Amino acid sequence: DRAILEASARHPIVPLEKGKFYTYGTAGFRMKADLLEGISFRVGLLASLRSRKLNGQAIGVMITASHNPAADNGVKIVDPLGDMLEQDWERYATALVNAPSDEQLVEVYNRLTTDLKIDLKIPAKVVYGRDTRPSGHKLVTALADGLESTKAEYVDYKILTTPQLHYLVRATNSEGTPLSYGKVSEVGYYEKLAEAFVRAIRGRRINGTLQVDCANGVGGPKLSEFLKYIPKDKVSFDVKVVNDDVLRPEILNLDCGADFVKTKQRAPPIPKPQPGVRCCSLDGDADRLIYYWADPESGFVMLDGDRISSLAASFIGDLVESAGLKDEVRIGVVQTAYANGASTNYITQHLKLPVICTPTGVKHLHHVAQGFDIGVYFEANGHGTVLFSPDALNAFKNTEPQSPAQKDALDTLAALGDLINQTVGDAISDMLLVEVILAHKNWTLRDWAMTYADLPNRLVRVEVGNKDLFQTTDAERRLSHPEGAQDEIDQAVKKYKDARSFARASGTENACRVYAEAASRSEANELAERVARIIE
Ligand code: NG1
Ligand code: ZN
Repeated sequence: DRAILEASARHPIVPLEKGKFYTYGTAGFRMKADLLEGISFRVGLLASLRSRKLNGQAIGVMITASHNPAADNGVKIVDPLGDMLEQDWERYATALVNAPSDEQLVEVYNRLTTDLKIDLKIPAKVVYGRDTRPSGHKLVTALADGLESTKAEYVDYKILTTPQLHYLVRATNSEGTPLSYGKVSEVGYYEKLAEAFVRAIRGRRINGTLQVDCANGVGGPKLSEFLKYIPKDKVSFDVKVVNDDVLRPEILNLDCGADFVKTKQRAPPIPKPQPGVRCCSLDGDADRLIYYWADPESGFVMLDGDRISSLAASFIGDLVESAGLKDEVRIGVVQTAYANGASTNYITQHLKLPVICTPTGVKHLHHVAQGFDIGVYFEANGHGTVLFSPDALNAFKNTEPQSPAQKDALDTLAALGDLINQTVGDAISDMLLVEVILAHKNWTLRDWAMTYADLPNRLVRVEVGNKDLFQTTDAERRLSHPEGAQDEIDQAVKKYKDARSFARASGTENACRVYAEAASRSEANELAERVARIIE
């Protein structure tokens, strides 16, 4: 207790206005970096408890604010398999962080220890990393103090992408077991991806240059490092890395990156877009991915998370069929209400695959995707991955092929199992997946975009007095409260062709979001405005 008290005094929590609390949200604790030092310390205490509760398995902590401005930062906990912190524990995180004094912090810590029956004699292990934000340095110092005051063993992996940290957590916990996820090092991550990439490409040609905008974040140096691991004699992959300046923190995510491209629906102004070049953007911590190109005729064409999802589902579906596993391996796609309706139609009607809609936040999608043998999940913003069950992976490895085509499909599926990050959405791994698929199909981005036409859509942010009044049902697609609001939205939607609209409270901002789609751009805009007025 003394150790925690003394250390906590060095990392005070900044008190909020009366009645306000820090909350562990979809992205962990995320806010202006100068509020986070005490929080980071206290997250260290929780990570120790969590590790001890899980018998000393390694827990991860990632310090990042992803696509948010450079002055922000965030602290997020990663569970032993590399997935997000179990939902029940979000409450405990919130309780520790909101303890008003050092003494009360110790009380909450002791109470959690007793209530959760945690044996403090079990050794605790925590591994952590941070993105390129300058504030990260101070936050990991506070975190390490929290870990030391609770006598946890820890490894500081320094600067990493978020998915790399998730990889390291899973690799640490599976080391030396039959389910080993890979070598426990950053190099191990690169080696695993490069090896799987070569196997998945199977000698096919990657056409032209890929220009990768790295949001001036951690993805830049990490992608450049990864590229060194691709054997040039086996795959010729011409990548031009741009917006990879991490020495000027103020330009992080500034007019570039996946979030900019998706929300502004245009290419980053720098470097000047070259017509026809295949481009993609990562976000500030390299877990989101958006593809696009500047078209001399149609202007800008974007391929977002829904497109990556349908591309992956289509390719993997074909492979499973060629592998003769159609009846054994159940494939499903998981989306949120923000998925473009045209993508949902394409997946259900053309690919004939089931689609499940979940509330916003990848933890929900991830969980539902685990219910399939192959679960494809992406948010429209480009965050997602494909999960393979142990049964599916065994089937790829152990099925006796009856023809060269069947063998080829089985080998490609097995390679994808290693190429695709199984812990969390990973922009670098997802980018390699897209490149593999385009090479196999010999497709350009235009061919990919031709598979279906997106419905015009509009997303607006609406300032409301109290966003908590807006409660939803049906995976956030309908409002249950305030009463009557949903009826009004239904009436508005009826006035437009192929229209859909919903409103929900943001989980990351103090506002509501309204989404609308319809047959034409003007109708989508009009509907969004109408619904915005209803909830204002
Ligand atoms: P909120 O603020 O709850 O809409 C946003 C994104 C989510 C997700 C989270 C976490 C939209 C419409 N919403 O959630 O997709 O990524 O942030 O970062 O893009
Ligand atoms: Zn991110």
